[in-house]
Amino acid sequence: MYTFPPTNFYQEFDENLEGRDFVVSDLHGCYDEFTKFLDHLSFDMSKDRMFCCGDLVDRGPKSMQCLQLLNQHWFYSVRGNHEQMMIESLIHHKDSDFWRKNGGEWGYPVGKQDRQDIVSYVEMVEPYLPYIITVGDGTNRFNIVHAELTFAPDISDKDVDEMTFDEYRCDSMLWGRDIVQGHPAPHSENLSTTYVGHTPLNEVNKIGKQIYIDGGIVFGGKLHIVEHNAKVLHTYDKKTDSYSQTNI
Ligand SMILES: [Mn+2]
Repeated sequence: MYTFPPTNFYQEFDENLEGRDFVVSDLHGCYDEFTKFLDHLSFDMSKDRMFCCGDLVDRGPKSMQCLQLLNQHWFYSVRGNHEQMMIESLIHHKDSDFWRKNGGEWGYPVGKQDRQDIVSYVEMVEPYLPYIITVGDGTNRFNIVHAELTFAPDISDKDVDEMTFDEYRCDSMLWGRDIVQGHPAPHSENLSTTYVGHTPLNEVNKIGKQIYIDGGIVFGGKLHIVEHNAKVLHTYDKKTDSYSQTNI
């Protein structure tokens, strides 16, 4: 699929010295599960931050509410393949049928004004959906991309920092499943912990430096939230409607 260059490819954040930094995976419109989880975590909007691996939208019931989390000063997300399909469809008028078949029907409400409101909002938030987010420096640093970093055998933080937009790499970051399906992971001694989503797994899986945290909440599975500095994985299990936590 042709991928339009983003307004903002890479976004860098300083370490959070005041509060906690969390990473959540694919929300896919599961807004209610997410906001209940924030209560469970006693999330402090004045100093904690939430970073998302993308795929805020599609398939679940509240895509627009999840997308509007980008209005919050404590919430940041990379773009997932579902945001990319949304942007290509609503802004560039490209591959709309493909998106609609993959959960994008919500972007085509019957009312013309409703439709225009969605398009305007997507145009506004497109610059706030980078492909890569990096947070902090040194041993506390972490990276976030949606799917995988697959394209270099020895990829490092330096490569991530110097990367520029190119279609092949971006397809891998949005759609890639090579490593999680068994291809060799990069030799990545110089890569910080990198959180990814995109591929729903029964359990969180660490392969090399990449940690796969999509629990498939939209399919009735789990929603995982990592508390990065404490190295704690918080999990909400939809089947049992219960929370648990483990050290990672
Ligand atoms: Mn995805």
